[in-house]
Amino acid sequence: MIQLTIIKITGYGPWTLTLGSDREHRLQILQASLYKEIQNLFSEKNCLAFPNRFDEIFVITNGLSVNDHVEIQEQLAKSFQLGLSMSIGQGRTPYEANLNADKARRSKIILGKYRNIFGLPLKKEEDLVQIIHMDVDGSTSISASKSPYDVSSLILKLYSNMSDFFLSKNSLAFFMGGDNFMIISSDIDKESISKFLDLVRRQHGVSFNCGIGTAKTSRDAAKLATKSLDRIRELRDSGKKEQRILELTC
Ligand SMILES: Nc1nc2c(ncn2[C@@H]2O[C@H](COP(=O)(O)OP(=O)(O)OP(=O)(O)O)[C@@H](O)[C@H]2O)c(=O)[nH]1
Ligand SMILES: [Mg+2]
Repeated sequence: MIQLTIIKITGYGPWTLTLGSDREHRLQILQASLYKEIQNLFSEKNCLAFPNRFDEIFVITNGLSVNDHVEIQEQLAKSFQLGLSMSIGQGRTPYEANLNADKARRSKIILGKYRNIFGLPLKKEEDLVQIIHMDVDGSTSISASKSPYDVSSLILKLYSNMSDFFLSKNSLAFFMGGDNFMIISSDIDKESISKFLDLVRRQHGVSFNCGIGTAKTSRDAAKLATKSLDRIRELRDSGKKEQRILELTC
């Protein structure tokens, strides 16, 4: 079971209009500060936040209670005057957890006494989170023959392919910066991942390395996924047999 919390700025659209037209720089500063603070507060509780949209952030919150959310909500209220809603969803897959979080917010199913935290009563199941850390093999040499914007355009195409492919497996892909992507998955087998790697190689001539991590919390799962990825690099650089996918479990 995956637990996902969607944090959204409430009444953001109408509020942005009150700032006049010289507002873009202020919105960018606000969004970047919000992401920083959310990553900071949730990582202290062993979770990892994913930059979904700049005004809406996903956090994988396995192991976190409603009270933990309330605590974070109160901290955020000290730093930001804007309202923030938190919608918590649980599901068998990350996609289902996202649907349930959204359903709770739309139907205004309030958790506890705080009216801006939505969700059904949380089930305490000790399930594991699986995160895949994907990284382009040799992006530095790709960048050497392309302009910076051509590289960005390629990264966007890869992200689009990845999102489509993994959404069909009920998994959620996020761009994490540079040539890095993370996918919150549920029991994806290595064969499916290999299919995706083949597709990208055929369509774009790009190879990905792929570290998989499984643990009780999202921060630990990401740590193991990155460790697996670093191990793939070590094997490659020591001249051993090429390996594109490696998995570590807590
Ligand atoms: N989000 C994130 N970004 C990273 C990480 N490691 C490196 N980066 C970024 O990714 C960029 C590319 O770095 P690398 O992937 O090491 O470069 P590369 O040439 O592709 O090398 P290999 O991946 O080893 O083949 C860096 O400039 C950083 O911006 C990471 O763990 N997470
Ligand atoms: Mg790379």
